[in-house]
Amino acid sequence: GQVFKLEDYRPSDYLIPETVLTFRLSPENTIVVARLSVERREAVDPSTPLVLAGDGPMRLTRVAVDGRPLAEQDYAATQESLTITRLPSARRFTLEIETQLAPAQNEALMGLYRSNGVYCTQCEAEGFRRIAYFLDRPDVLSVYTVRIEALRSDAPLLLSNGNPVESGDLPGGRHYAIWHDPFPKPSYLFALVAGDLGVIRDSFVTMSGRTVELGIYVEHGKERLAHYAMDALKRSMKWDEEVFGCEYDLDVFNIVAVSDFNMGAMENKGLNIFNDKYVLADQETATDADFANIEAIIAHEYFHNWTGNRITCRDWFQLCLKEGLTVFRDHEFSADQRSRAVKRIAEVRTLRAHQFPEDQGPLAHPVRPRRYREINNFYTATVYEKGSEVVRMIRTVLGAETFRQGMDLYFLRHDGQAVTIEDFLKAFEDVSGRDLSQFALWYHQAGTPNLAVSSSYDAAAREFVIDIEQSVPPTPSESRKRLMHIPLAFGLVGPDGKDIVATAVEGATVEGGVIHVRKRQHSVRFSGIEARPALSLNRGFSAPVTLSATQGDDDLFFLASHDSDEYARWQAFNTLLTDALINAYRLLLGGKTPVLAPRLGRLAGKIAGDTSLEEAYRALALTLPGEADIARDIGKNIDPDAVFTARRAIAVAIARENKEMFSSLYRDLHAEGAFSPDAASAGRRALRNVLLDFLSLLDGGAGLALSHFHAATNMTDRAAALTVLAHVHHGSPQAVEALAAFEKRYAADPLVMDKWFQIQAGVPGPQTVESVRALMRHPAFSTTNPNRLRALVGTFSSANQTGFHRADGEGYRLWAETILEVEKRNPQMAARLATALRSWRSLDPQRQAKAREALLRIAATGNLSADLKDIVERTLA
Ligand code: HT7
Ligand code: ZN
Repeated sequence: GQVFKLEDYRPSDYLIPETVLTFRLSPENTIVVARLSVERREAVDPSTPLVLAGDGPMRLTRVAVDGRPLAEQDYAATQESLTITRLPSARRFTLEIETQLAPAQNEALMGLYRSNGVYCTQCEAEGFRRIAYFLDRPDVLSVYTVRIEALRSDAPLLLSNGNPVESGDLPGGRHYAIWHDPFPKPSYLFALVAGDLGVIRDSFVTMSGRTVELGIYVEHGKERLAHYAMDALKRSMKWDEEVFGCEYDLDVFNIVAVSDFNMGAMENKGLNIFNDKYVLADQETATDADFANIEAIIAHEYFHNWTGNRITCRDWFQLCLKEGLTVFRDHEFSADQRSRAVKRIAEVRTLRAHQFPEDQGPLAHPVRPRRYREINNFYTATVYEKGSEVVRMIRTVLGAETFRQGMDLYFLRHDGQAVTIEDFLKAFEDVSGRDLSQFALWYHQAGTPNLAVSSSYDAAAREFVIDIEQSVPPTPSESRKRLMHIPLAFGLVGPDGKDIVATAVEGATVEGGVIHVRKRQHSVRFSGIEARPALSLNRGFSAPVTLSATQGDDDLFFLASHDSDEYARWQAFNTLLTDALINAYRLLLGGKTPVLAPRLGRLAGKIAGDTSLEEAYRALALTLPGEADIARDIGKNIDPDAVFTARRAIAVAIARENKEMFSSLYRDLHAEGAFSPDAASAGRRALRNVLLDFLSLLDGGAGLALSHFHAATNMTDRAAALTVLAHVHHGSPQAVEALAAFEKRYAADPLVMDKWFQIQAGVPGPQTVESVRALMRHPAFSTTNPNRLRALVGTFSSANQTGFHRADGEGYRLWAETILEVEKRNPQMAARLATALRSWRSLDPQRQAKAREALLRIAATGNLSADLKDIVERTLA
């Protein structure tokens, strides 16, 4: 396949300042007429052909220039392109292209397709070319006017981007609507929705006093499930005005929920399209995690209006320009709406679980890649999550005030443009007067940097020295790395638990509690330190690095109780837990029985009962590192079965040590009163459910979990109990009863049935391969719906360590078969599932051989899509 390279970027020879689209919708034969005002750039030779991109099964029926149909010899059309060789000598002309499509046959869910009878579109990254031949590249911005025609009975609702202009009846029971979007936009932000949907409406008055009409469109009968999303939208609009000065710019803002969608949602200008999983919620059907996700994704897509839409990407190499920045903005929004510390810890856990393995394996790439074969495969944790961390570091380096000035300058300078990461960084350089060239390596260089840190205290000289050495491991096609600028936040915690205010006398620039690591080695010396402090490192997770710190357990225990930085305090306890889990794993492999240090068990109890800490925080602290987290920290030659056994042994030991305390706290946390999805209530449920996890490991655990299940008045508690029953008491009468009750109750609700699939896909042990195979034949399952597929096969392959990595390779076989089936219809989904084996080289040799076999089987299949071929070949390289 073709490799696209950043250095090959060239501006387009032609521009399309205006686009007028007419859609005559019908499931099997939709007619699209695209009337494009084309402009040849100055200095471009008039003989230069105009090459428009196309894709997929689309039939070209007419091409006309300035109203005159072109003769056959004046253009050449293939599936991938339409090349027009005979053009007027004038720089501006009109090009009319008519194509025909069959949305009902489109199972790739890119371009124009049907979901549950609703016409909808997905154009990012390169889906618009499946609708019309076009200059489908993000630096070609056009003002769109869209006319939609359809049968009124089939599609009473006709939506597109921008503001509504006109609507009316047509003969034969058909009708039309015209939409106009005054903001020039790239084709990837185009959207159309037509169908029969219910709606909830509201409005928002912007900071300059304009009223914006808001609508959320959902399946009829589901309207009451959209109120939480509407509330999140209004809070997002207000927050973006207050925190970033960003005001909404159209008269309407619409969101449509559809049930077949490859990703979470899409930020089309004025018409966001959402996976219904991220819109619909009530206490009966959604967990607290679902509510938090809805809030975050509604905000994320809304925030794109400025970071992505008003200012967009010059090319797809710059994807992080909009995604990393918008994730940073949605993280900050959630931190302000909820608990900042809890949010930060959750973000770090996600980053470590998804981005670190990517950065440390064969699919590693820079936040701004320089090469790609298939752009769809670059919607990654690195571009999104590490991209967000890089923006956070810019704020850490410059300070909050200068950061905001930089954002203001970026908005002012680039509104209406398609720009690059260099443009973004330049705004911050200009407001701060700083040189960010070394910092920019965070965008250009792949791999997770490591900081090796040790410290020493000289009582006589009253000096404390921190020695730091940075290294960046080699990654594919980048064997030699340059030294990075790493902002390392730290604290020196005195014996009284208070931070020592200390200034470094030499070794590095230290400002506002941050050591600026720029060289390979730093020896940072602090003087006037009266007593040996405990060193608190990477406070707030100021940099996305790994640390190898030679810190003793005594210091970690001290920090886990006293660190004033809540993130670092959580980290200290988490490090102690991880060390205990890895130690248990090693003991098991050596034929010994794992043991838990009594003081660690007691500390777990102390944290559980510490009412000075938020309940959500205590719940996160008590959540043991997952099997994949432990495996990642072990690093190589992993035996997932031993990891599972070690983790279970430590969990049982913690539960035994704290049995009485956990039981009484569990009883005390019993919720009373009406349900609320707010952060404090969710935190209470989270803590109670973590306690249930531990207590269910003790005698009578299945009975306790079943009572929890039956007593539950919301989905969070019900799903938590079902998970415990299915995962810990697999096959017990209690588990069987609860699974059946859940299935009966929610059989008609696909999004809730996804939880049922997901929980069963995660059951540890070798038998789960067979149960997943059986569940794939369940009437509620389908490989054509991405949510179903992710819930069952996605969970099994990316979140079930013992099931998927079954030693005989049967898990990999099921995975490969499913991928090959799915890829015929939906290559993008298949490629996503295929990333589950990205860390295969960390496994033990027997599993590595089986994993390689499965990957080779896919690679050897004929006619693979570019999406899947790219992932599998890079994984094997
Ligand atoms: N910007 C959106 C990306 C997206 C997408 C990309 C490829 C294929 C399908 C897709 N659906 C949505 C989502 C976002 O980050 O906001
Ligand atoms: Zn986004």
